[in-house]
Amino acid sequence: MGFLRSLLIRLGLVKTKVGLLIVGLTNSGKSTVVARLTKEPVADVAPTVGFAVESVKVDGLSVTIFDMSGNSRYHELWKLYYKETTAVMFVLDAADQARFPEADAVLQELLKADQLKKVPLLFLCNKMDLDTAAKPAEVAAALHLPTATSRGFQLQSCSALRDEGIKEGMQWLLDQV
Ligand SMILES: Nc1nc2c(ncn2[C@@H]2O[C@H](COP(=O)(O)OP(=O)(O)OP(=O)(O)O)[C@@H](O)[C@H]2O)c(=O)[nH]1
Ligand SMILES: [Mg+2]
Repeated sequence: MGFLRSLLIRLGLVKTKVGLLIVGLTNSGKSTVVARLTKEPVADVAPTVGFAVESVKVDGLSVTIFDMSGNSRYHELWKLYYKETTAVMFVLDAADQARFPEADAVLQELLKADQLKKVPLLFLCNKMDLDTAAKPAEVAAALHLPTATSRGFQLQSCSALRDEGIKEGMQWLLDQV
């Protein structure tokens, strides 16, 4: 975070509350990413039922995290949180190429949501520690990712398991809100 921004936060001149919505297919690693953000042990992570809410302070910002289940039966639930959402993370298992079409459909639906049109979106290309992980350029083509300039959009490669790339992605996202 830049000096000016931290100064503005301290002076109370910019928003200090962030609603972070984390979505993606089941098993993509969303809750493992959350565990990295909250510094909880990743070994305790289990499939999410419905959703989980976590709070964390990052650089003077109070971040409320909505960790949604990727199970399709809960996708309608995601929409209930759109109005509180000021930043979105979409997490992809880059090694699960068989599910790229499914992830594409879910992402395109998300991008269509009016309430999220002005909300920055960080796309986490997760599980890059695996040899079978697709390259970011392949992911961008398969999932029809928006270009960085078309909206507040950024692709970040990461491995939640190794805790690589998450801090960088989060930094970008929080700089946008
Ligand atoms: N190899 C590898 N495995 C990962 C990585 N991130 C998460 N996993 C594993 O992927 C599995 C699913 O992780 P979760 O964080 O529970 O996935 P989720 O997206 O929250 O899943 P749901 O809550 O069911 O929607 C777990 O076994 C994690 O250990 C990663 O970067 N690399
Ligand atoms: Mg989960």
